[in-house]
Amino acid sequence: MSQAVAETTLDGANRSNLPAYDVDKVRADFPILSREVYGKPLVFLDSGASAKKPRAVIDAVSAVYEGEYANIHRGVHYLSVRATQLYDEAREKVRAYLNAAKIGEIVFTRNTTEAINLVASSFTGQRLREGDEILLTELEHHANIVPWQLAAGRAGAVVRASPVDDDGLVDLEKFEAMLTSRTKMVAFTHTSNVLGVVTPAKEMTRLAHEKGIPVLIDGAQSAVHLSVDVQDLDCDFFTFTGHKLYGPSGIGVLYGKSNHLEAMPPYQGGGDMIEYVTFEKTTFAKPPERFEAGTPHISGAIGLGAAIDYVNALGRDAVAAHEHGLLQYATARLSDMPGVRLFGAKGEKASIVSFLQDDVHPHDVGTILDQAGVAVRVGHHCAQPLMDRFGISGTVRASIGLYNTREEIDKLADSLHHVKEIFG
Ligand code: 7TS
Repeated sequence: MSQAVAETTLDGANRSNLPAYDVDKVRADFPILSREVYGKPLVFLDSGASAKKPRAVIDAVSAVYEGEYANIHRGVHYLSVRATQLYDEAREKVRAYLNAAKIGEIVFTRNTTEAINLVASSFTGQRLREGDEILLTELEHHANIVPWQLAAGRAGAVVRASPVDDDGLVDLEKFEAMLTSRTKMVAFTHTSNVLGVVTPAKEMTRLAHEKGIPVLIDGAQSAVHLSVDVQDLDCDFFTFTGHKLYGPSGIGVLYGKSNHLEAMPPYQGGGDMIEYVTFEKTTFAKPPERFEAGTPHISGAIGLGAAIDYVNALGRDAVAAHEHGLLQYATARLSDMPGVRLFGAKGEKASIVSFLQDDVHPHDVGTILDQAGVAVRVGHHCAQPLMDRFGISGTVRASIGLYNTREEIDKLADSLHHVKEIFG
């Protein structure tokens, strides 16, 4: 996180070195935010699940279908060449966004989930032997657990999880101690989708590399809120998902170091991933095409490119500072409320507050908030092992996007007072 973000204070006093952030203007870019639910203004605090889309993304997707659409990599005709060009431009935007060294290191997938499955199957799966281990952390989303279990199960290997403390922070000493000669892969989230906790990803990667172990970082949440530089992180693989980054759903990204991708067998077979096919034998295209079998989500990739342009135009540091100010404000407001128990409140965090209110079931809290127009996510957040770690079945999670406001945090807090009135 940049210095400017780290120094942002509750009253925004240190934001003077960043461009002005006009949240009302930003909100006007998102048509859906002006709709009402139950006759009340929508207070959308569930962007961690999927973010709303700005007009620029909606228009970019419409423009493809209205004026530029054809299948890519197939035709000599004008529109196929044009659609291919737009698709390739989107890949270049993703490359720049992650600061990857080469465009061939960017593979389009359906989402983070597919990107992790691809690596678990085509990279790790090829290397695993009986008794080997894959090391995760207790923070992981199911998308960064189950694919590894499937790969491990096929080879007779096991999945282990490095522990986190009561604040959800990774214990680096214990993590290092769990890196052994049996460990063949390390995979962990860059930002917890439950707690917002940011992991020391660069240091964890360094520790794994010291022992020659490759690393995948799940950036589904971090790519939205932090400035990610895959070369600086030095990770072997990095994954994220377009729909959380204000882009379309159904498009995701796998970054992989070119030496790994070059050596990996295909994940799926079909058109567009081959060099030459006979009934006896097929030779495969180079990465990234090798991993993009079949007609891809053409408009989705172009829409993701538009989302990246949109975020870059606002300024990633300015967005991060805005979100960080709101996160601090929300944390302060909720900490002041009797009966509210915050999870993962300490340490470096991005855009998520998770809590319980007295012993009210999270679903009841979520339903009452919903009636007030406040959308939050409740439950285990696809991270059941983390719930087990805290001895709870779920939390209430408010996740902040670049369009949220202080008034919306106030609305959340005021509505929680109402929960207290109802449940006593
Ligand atoms: N990893 C993390 C850290 C996530 O937060 C999510 C989605 C995924 C992986 C999977 O992403 P997908 O696009 O492949 O589905 N997280 C959430 C969430 O927190 N609420 O809904 C989806």
